[in-house]
Amino acid sequence: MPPVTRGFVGRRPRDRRLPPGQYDAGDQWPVLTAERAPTLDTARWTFRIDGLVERPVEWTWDEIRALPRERWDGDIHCVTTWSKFGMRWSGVAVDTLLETAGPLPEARFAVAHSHSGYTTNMPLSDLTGGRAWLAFEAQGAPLTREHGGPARLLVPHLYFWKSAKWVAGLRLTAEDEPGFWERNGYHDRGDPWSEQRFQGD
Ligand SMILES: Nc1nc2c(c(=O)[nH]1)N[C@H]1C(S)=C(S)[C@@H](COP(=O)(O)O)O[C@H]1N2
Ligand SMILES: [Mo]
Repeated sequence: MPPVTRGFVGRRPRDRRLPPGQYDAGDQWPVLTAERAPTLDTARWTFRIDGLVERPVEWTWDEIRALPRERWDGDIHCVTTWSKFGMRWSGVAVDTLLETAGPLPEARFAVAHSHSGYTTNMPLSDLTGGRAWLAFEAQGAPLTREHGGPARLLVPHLYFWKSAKWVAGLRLTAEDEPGFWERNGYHDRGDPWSEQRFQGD
């Protein structure tokens, strides 16, 4: 008999969509909320971009809904180890919103903040280049309140805690300012493929 590599036999190949240390949640879409889920009225809802920009901008619900919509289909990864494959999302590209505000050259980071007080930080470069959206819909339906509706941030190439639910705006900064989970030990950037779960990973 030819030698075989132990551990390679009788095991299904690992799904290549699954980052290290993650499992496939299948049909489940767990809800993870640290604060109390707010009820937001779209008649008074706003989204703003301020901080280090040429023009601070604030959109109403009607204004933001009139902007060109994009679709993104793909996988999301929560740091608590569930991943969900093949999701369908739609919303406005953060690139489109930033174009109006005009980031200043010294703007290198962003803090996303929610109507409920949640915050999360990331390099501005993770919000540009067609990789981040202000999402209104998931799986073909308006975002439910528990999943961040009426609108949440979607930054699917980073762990999902960066995708702030009930997002109220982005503040652009020169220095990195840790958000809620980042102050509580989570990694500053949170790349699932490098398993950047905690500070120091
Ligand atoms: N406002 C707010 N946004 C949040 C969170 C939160 O607690 N509050 N949790 C984050 C985490 S840890 C994850 S995994 C996802 C969960 O989104 P879901 O509840 O729609 O699955 O939202 C992220 N955005
Ligand atoms: Mo999470």
